[in-house]
Amino acid sequence: TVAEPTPIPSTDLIAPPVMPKLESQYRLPADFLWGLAGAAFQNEGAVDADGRGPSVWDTLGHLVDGFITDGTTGDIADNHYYLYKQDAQRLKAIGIKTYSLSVSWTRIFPFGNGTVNEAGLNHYIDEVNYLISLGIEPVVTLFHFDLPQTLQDWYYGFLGEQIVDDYANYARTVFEALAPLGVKTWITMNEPELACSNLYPRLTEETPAELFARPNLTTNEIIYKCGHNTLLAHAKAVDILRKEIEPVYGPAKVSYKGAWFYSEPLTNSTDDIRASQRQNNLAINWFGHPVWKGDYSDLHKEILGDILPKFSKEEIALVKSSVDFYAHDFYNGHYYTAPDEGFDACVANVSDANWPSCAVSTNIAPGGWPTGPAGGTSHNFNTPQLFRDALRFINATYAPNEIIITEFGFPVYHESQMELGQARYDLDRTIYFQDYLREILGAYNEDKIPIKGAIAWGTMDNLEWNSGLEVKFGLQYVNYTTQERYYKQSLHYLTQFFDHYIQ
Ligand code: LGS
Repeated sequence: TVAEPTPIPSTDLIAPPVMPKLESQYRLPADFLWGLAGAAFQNEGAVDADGRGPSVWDTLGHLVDGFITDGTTGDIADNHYYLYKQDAQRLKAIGIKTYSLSVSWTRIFPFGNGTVNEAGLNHYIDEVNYLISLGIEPVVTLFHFDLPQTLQDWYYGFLGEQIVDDYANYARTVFEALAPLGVKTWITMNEPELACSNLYPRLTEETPAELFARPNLTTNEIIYKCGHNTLLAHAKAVDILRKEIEPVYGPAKVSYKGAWFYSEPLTNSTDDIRASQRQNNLAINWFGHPVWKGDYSDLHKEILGDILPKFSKEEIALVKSSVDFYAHDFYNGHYYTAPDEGFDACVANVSDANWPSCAVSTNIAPGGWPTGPAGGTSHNFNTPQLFRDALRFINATYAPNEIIITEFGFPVYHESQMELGQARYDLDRTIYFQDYLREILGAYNEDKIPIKGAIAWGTMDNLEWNSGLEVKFGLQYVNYTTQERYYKQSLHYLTQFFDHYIQ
């Protein structure tokens, strides 16, 4: 049963960080949407509660050795399913305005489609009502990677056309339940570029065949078919929201959460600059061009040829303008360089089925930051200048009327091995938020970019998809023996920042 909230212990109060001096005349608008994010599979636990069915991530966690590297499963996670009241009280106590949660599809439809599981739906009705009663605005994501296992078994999930109707049916069910409570901001899909280009190929390439059936497709066919069906499913859900839900319950806004890495040329050479530009165009336009302009970009069509599925006229009309704002998850940028044979030679050669992007990620900043997690430091994740450049690039590409950063955050490796006293004074993460928030302030005030929200990942330490509990992004520390949470210094910084800059 759901635990009733208890008072927040005074031991949880740490000295907040000192506010650095920022440009004090700058401000953010009163309706700026800011807060913290989490996702169902990563924090709820309670995987068998109230009739929930299995998702592919339950299978991966339990049956595919090493897929989640440290062997953690989602069975318990943060136990948020039962502790959501306490968790909401903690957000309220520290002044958080928005909580971005995801709904677990298999709590609503244990087998992906068919009959609604009322107990599962009621859970989200209760949680959303509770958040709203505390004055916390919910942002609801419909699909955050946890695909019903049955839909994967029946038709390879997003590789099957049937997903479009099954997803739309699921979306309508959630809209009808939560829109009347006052949910105004919806996310259809979490990071579909990542789900299709990373998870989907891995589902068949890195699992035993008896668990995940093999579609007869090449890797690139898998990636772009998944993308295509995802775009159609997203667009159909948005159509339902606009035609059936908004006329009854009032205006809402909707987008998917884009995820692609912004590329900065490693050097000033013409080759590196062109390679990065091409990489950025390919990255932003795969999903962005269809939803803003109505079809795939010419560059995608040219490079991918028959691998890229085609939209019919009706589908183009459905997909076009199917977002109300640009939602972007930005963690860090990458440095790119042209391949050895040079940019032009590479472009001339892209008819290869394993087409090269004509840009190679080095992930080493000029000046030589360490290359990655192996070195035990995460400084190459703090790329505020590239964040600002990415905002400018998004703004210049589609001129959206609003940009909301739906996730940003900082991984700390081995934070799990730290004592509470050390982990909660998360200086590197605090510096990351200082740097990124300063860029948001600058983007809004100097560049006049309509950035209207920033949601930090994550609300607390949780299960990471690939690394389980080994890498932490939380702005609250979780003790996994007692399930106690503690505010980290970075969270104090975040709340102070917005207190100060929002008019
Ligand atoms: O937990 C995920 C966060 C954490 O970092 C969330 O569910 C996703 O939507 C999102 O992709 N997330 C994320 N992305 C950035 C990855 C940066 C690299 C971190 C390296 C960890 C091994």
